[in-house]
Formats: sequence, C-alpha cells, structure tokens
Amino acid sequence: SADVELVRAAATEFLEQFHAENSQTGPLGPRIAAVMREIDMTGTYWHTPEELAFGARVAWRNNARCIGRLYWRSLHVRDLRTVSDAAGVAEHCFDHLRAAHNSGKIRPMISVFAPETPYRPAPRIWNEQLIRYAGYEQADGHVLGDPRYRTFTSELIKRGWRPPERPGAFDILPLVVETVEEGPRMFELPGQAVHEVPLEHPELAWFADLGMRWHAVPVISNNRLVIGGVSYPAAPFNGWYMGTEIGARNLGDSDRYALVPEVAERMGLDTSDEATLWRDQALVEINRAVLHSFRANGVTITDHHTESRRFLIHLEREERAGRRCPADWTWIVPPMSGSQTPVFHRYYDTETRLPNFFTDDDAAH
Ligand code: HEM
Ligand code: NRG
Repeated sequence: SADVELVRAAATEFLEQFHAENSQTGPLGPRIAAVMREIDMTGTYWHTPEELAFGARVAWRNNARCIGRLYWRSLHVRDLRTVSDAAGVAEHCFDHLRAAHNSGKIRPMISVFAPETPYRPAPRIWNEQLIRYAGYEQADGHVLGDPRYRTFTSELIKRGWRPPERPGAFDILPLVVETVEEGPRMFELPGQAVHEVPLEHPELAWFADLGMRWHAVPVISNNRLVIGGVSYPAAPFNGWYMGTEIGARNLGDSDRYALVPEVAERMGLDTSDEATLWRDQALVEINRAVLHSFRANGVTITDHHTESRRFLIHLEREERAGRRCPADWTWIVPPMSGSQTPVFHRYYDTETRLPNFFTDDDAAH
C-alpha cells in the first residue's frame, strides 16, 4: 500500500544517512535489503541500537525550535523499546528523572519506549512534561497554581485524581500513561524523582517570601520521535533549563504565574505609567532570581546570552560539516532582551529535516 511505500522510502533515506555519517558500520546494501524484507512482512522494522541512538541525536540536531543543539552528540539514549505496559513506562520515566538529575549535574537524556506498529499501537504519555504543576480554578475565576494546566488538572480530577488536602501553587500532577490494553492509567510521581529549586534573589531578601519554586529538570513527554519511517510517540527527553523559560515565560506570562506586577509593587516601581518600564525592570529581577537560585542549589542552568552564543557556534560547525541547520527564529530568539543576543540579528534555514521531534498537533509527520 501507499503507507508501506512511504515507510520503505523513509527507511532507505535514513539508513543511507546513518551509513554516510558512521563510516565504521557494516555495508549498507545488505542492511537495506534486510529492512525491506522486514517491512514487506510486518509493515515496519526494528532499528539496531546504534541506529536508534543516532536517530535520536539527529532528531535533536534537526529540531528547528531548540537553541541547545550544540550538545547533540552527548545525548544519552535509553533503549526501552520492549517496554509497552503502563506501569513499566511510568517506572522507567521515574528512573529517567533520577538519572537525568544526577545530583544537579543534569544529563541530556531520552527514553525510547515501544514504537507505533501496524499490529500494535504504542503507549502514550498524556502529560506535556513528566513534571508539571496543577492549576485549580477557584470560584472567583482565579487559578491557584499553573493556569496552563487548568483543563488537564480538572480532567484528571474527573478521572479520580485526588489533589493534596490543602491544594497549593506547586502540586505535582500524576503521570498518565495510556495503552490499548489498559486504557489511561495514573501514577503519582515518587518524591525522590522530583527535584525542585526554591527561588530567592541575590539582593532582594523579600523575594523568597513569594514562595516561588521550579522543578530542576524539564522532561518533554508529548513529542513524537520519528526516525526512518518509524514513529515513537513515547520518547521523553530532557536537557537543562535556559533561565528565561522559567523567569520570563513560566513565571512572567500573564496567563501563567503572572509574577511581574507583584514583584514591581514590592520593588516600589511606578506602575502607573508604562513608560517607566516597570515591567521590564521587574522581569529582569525575576530572571536574576532564577539563575541565582539554580546556581546556589548546584543545578545546571544556562542564561540566554551564553546559550545564544553557543547556538551560533553550533550553526558554524554544522555549516563546516556540510549540513544545513534549520532554525525557527520565533522559537530561537529568547523571550527577553532579544536584540542583545546574536541569534536575533540573522535569518535561518527553515525546511523540516528528518529524523525529528513533532508535537502531536504539528501537521508534518
Ligand atoms: C525547545 C533549550 C536540550 C529538543 C527548546 C527551547 C529551549 C531549549 C530554550 C524552547 C522552549 C520554549 O520556548 O518553550 C535547550 C537546552 C538544552 C536542550 C538549554 C540543554 C541541553 C534538548 C534535548 C532535546 C531537545 C536533549 C531532545 C533530545 C527540543 C525540542 C524543542 C526544544 C524538540 C521544541 C519543543 C516543543 O515543540 O515544545 N530547547 N534544549 N532539547 N528542544 Fe531543547
Ligand atoms: N519551556 C518549557 C520547556 C521546553 C523545552 N526546554 C528545554 N528542553 N530546555 C518549560 O518547561 O519551561 N530541554 O530538553 O532541555
């Protein structure tokens, strides 16, 4: 059928790339022939561990949204393709969190669970990340916690999740793993899998009283990894945070924790006139608090100036290797002080390359 033709073409293209970039592996012809036979019989094929590791690293290298790609070769790949039951997926996700945290020296890592096949659908993780904070809609319309997960939180409550007796602004949501056999199942995260950093400011002593915190490791769990015509819907991965993700967006956005007005108030800024730039001043201090607190707690984090510089080094290296490096300006440019970073002042290649990661609402996969 047409589907199988697409798988054959994608497999061939990927195997050619794998052999072109890995000169020490065996001959290409026999491997392609074996994969074609396997596709004829089953509609799909099984990557070798080396192909899987290479595919995952190149998917990162090809992802136009990621500014952290300089380190793409260092990705640690956990081959968990034989794990397909909900409890197994959840347990290995919790192990991933512990191993990736690594006492604060965060390791870039991906856990690849069972692939999608014509004879068996893959397990799926419902959560956008392994660690996310609940958002509770109050009677007055105000949200306690992270408003981004208001709908997800109430869906989980409908399905039987019990929030803590006294709900707070940083309650960790359970992990939801869905399989065809078991349907969706919920798992509480064990305490040792979750590391958080309480936020304080290097000079403003009252900042700690805001009671803000954030989790140390961002493990994205809603992206589909696509390698050579094989799709891995459950393949959670992590690197470390860039400070602005937390300070500018998660804590700063008016539809997230919306901290800017309160911080400006406490700083004694004149909030009656936009032209005083009180928003910008407050935002800088929130971001300084994030970088300072992660450092003080020995947790890997990067700032947007350093990471922008490193990304341009990555682009140069890719160019020298004779490869195009797609990048999406709207995702690469940091959400504050954009023009102070070198990534702002240029254009990028934008074509989609494979292997890659896709969010399930993206069209191209
Ligand atoms: C997106 C930084 C590691 C794949 C992003 C974003 C940043 C970032 C700032 C934009 C996020 C946003 O605006 O919400 C970093 C840093 C890393 C790192 C500092 C440190 C090593 C990784 C790794 C992978 C990866 C290990 C995969 C193996 C992606 C993908 C996106 C992304 C797929 C887009 C996510 C989406 O569509 O929601 N990264 N990243 N990154 N990164 Fe990285
Ligand atoms: N902005 C999101 C995380 C998105 C991905 N960022 C990374 N990825 N740093 C947030 O939680 O704020 N990574 O794999 O390290």
